[in-house]
Amino acid sequence: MLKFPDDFAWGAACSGPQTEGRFNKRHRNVFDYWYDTDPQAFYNGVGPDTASNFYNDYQKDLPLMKEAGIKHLRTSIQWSRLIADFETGEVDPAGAKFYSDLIDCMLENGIEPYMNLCHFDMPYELQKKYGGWEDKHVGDLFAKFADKCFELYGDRVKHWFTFNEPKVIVDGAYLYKFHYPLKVDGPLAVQVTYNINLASAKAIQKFRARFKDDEHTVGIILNLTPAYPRSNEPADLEAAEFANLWCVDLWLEAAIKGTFPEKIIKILADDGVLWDATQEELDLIKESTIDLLGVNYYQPMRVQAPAISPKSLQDWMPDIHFDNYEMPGRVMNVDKGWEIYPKALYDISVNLRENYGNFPWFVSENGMGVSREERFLDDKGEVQDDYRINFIRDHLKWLHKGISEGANCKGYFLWTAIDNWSWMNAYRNRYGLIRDDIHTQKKTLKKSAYWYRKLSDTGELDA
Ligand code: BGP
Repeated sequence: MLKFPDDFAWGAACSGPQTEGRFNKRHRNVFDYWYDTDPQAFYNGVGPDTASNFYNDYQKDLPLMKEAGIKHLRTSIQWSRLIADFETGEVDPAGAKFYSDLIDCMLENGIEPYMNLCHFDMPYELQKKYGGWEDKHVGDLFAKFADKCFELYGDRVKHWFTFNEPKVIVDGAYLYKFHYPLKVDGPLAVQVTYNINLASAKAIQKFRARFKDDEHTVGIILNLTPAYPRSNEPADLEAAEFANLWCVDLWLEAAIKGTFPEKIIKILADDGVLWDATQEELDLIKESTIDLLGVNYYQPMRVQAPAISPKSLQDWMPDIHFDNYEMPGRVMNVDKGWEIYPKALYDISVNLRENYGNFPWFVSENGMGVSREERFLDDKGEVQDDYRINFIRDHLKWLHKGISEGANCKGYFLWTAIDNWSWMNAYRNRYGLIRDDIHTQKKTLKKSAYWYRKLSDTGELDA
C-alpha cells in the first residue's frame, strides 16, 4: 500500500470544446469551422456538435463525477462561447451564464474548478482575420478575454491556466497538419511558439493586476514528453538534447523562469529562424511567470540522430535535428499506438526538482485511450476496464517514488472523467472513468470509477 500526502488533489481533466457540444454558441472555433467545411477530416465524420452533451447534461454529469471520486475538475472556458465581440471583450450573456452556473454546480457537488483558457480552440474569426497566434495582436485580445474570465469567475475559481499543451498548437497547425489551419511552415512555427508564450505572459499580467492574494494561482499546462536517445552515441545524444530543448525546456523555462534556454536560442539563430521579439516583450515574459505547473504526460519520445536526408535549412523544420524511432520491445497500448512508459513520470519529477527549483506542479493529464470499449461490458452493463486501473496504478507508483524523494507534486488529474470527443479521434479512444454511450447518451460508471473513488477517498494506492 502506498500512501499519498493528505492534501494531494485527486481529480480529472476535460475541456470545453471536447465536452460541451456546440449548443447555443455565438461563434465557431477553428475546429467547428473545419468540421463544417470538411467533416470527413474527422474520425468517422463525427464532429464537435454534440460531444458529451455537457452543455445540457452537466447537472447530471457532475454528481456522477463525484461518485467516481473526482474532487477537482479541470475544464476550459471557450473563448468562442464567452465572448460576443473579440475586439472589445464584450461578453455573450448566455455564454457567461452557462459558465457561471457550471462553476456553481461544481462547487455544490464538492468539486473544485480548475479553469483553463485555451484548449486549442482559437475562434475562427480571429484565425481568418489575423492568422490566430501568427499575429501578436491576438495575444492582446486573448489577455482581454482572460481578464474577463478572472473578473466574472475569480470569486469562485482559484486555479487558472492560460494554455493547455501550447506545443500541440505549434505541431498540429504549423508543422504536421493535424490542426487547422494545417500549415507546414517551420519558421512560422517558431514565431508562433514565441507569440503563444507572449500571449500567456500578457494574460498572466492581467491576473497579477487583479489578484494580490495567495489563494489564487495562475499556471500553464505543458505536455512533457521526455526524449530518450536511441543510444549513447554522440549524434543520438545531440538529437535527444535538441528534442528536449525544443519540446520541453523551451516551454518550461519560459513559464517558470521567464526566459528561453540559451542553447535553443543559439540553435534557432544559427539556423536563421529565431523569432522576432522586442526587449519590452521579453521583459514582460520575464516578469510574468507562473505559480503552478500542470504536466500532461502520455508517452515518451524515442529519438535518434536525423538520417542524412534532403531536408535543407531552406525548409527549416525541427526534424532536421532529430528523428523519432521505434524502440524494440517498448510496451504499446495496442489500440492507441502509444507507448506505455510510466517511469517517465518519475523522470519528469527529477527534472523539475533538479533543474527548476523543485517548482510546484501536478499531473494535469494522464490516461489510457481504448477503442471499442463495449468489448469489455459485462452482463450488468459495466465496463470492466482493469487495463485502465493497471495503467493508472503503474503511473502512480512512479509518481509516488518521485514524491517520496521530494518532488513537489500536488495532485493527479486523470484524462478523463466522462468519455469525450477529440480532435482527430472523435469517440474512438475512450478515456473516461464514466462511459458515454453516444447512441443513447446514457452515462454509466466503469469499474475504474469505483477503484478511483476509493483511491481519492483514502489516498492509498493498492500497489
Ligand atoms: C491531449 C489533449 C486532450 C486529449 C488527449 C487524448 O493531448 O490535451 O485534449 O484529447 O490528448 O488524445 P486523443 O483523444 O486524441 O487520444
